[in-house]
Amino acid sequence: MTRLPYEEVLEVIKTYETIIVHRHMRPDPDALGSQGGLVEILKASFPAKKILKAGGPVGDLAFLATMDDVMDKDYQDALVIVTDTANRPRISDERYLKGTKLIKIDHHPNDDAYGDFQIVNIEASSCSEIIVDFYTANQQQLTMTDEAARLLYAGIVGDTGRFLYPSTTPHTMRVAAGLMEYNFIPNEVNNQMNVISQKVAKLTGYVLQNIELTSTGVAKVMLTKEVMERFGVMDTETSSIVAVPGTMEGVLLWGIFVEQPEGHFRCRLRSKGPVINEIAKLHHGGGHPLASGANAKNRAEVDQIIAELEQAARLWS
Ligand SMILES: [Mn+2]
Repeated sequence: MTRLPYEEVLEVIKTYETIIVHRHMRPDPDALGSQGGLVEILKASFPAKKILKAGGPVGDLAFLATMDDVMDKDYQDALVIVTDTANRPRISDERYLKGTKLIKIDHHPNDDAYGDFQIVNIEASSCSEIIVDFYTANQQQLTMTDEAARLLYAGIVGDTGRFLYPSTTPHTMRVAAGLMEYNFIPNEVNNQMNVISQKVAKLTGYVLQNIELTSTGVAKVMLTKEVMERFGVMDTETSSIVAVPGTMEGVLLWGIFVEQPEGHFRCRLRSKGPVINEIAKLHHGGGHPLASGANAKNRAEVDQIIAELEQAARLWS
């Protein structure tokens, strides 16, 4: 792997008085963990600098981090860093464009190579893991704090599904172990992230009851507008059920298809082996090799995606 510009990025950071860190829309623990963890490290390391977290609502993840009141004028002569966000349209708060320089730090495939500088490592389990690597590479000049460690740990736990997903490497475990040396309660973070609302718990039951499994090991779950209404859940709340079909015996690949108010389907695709992001790209999506998102304009396109997943399953076995 090519050397990542950890030192160069720190040199850029040092030259700015104001640094504003963004992340993606509808944040997950890794978005907030990488954003908040980086901000905590930079604040502790450079107390004279103004360092801010920008972005929209954090939903039920306020126990991790909340956003700062960032003014338009703050962007004047500011450095903007975006964490955990593959594509520009997904960046939360489009004022990220108003800074002087832009840095991308991410672990998704670098299809949209935005920014003046990038630290992109698609082998990292999470963007939070990359932030720890950035800290470690510059350890003499940076300060890790207990709160930064808590946030970065949460990000790693979130994106690895509690160290379950194949993106979890020995390095991931060493990074997480290092964070656990700091003063926070990992078990408390784990429990907070493990909680689902009563509505989503009931929806989980529905998902398990309504998996359609093909003989090739492809599982399909349709969450129609009627189902979403019956359980009173929004699309944004379905992220915690994405892993559920994979727990059932015989499931190799799966898709959860959430019907949107406008009638198309948001597709959450997952795999235990076959690469699926190329399939996602055929349907206005993309992502990781084993965890992607796509869009289907109607049920026919959902069936087309299922057929393509079946083909991937047959080639793999
Ligand atoms: Mn991530």
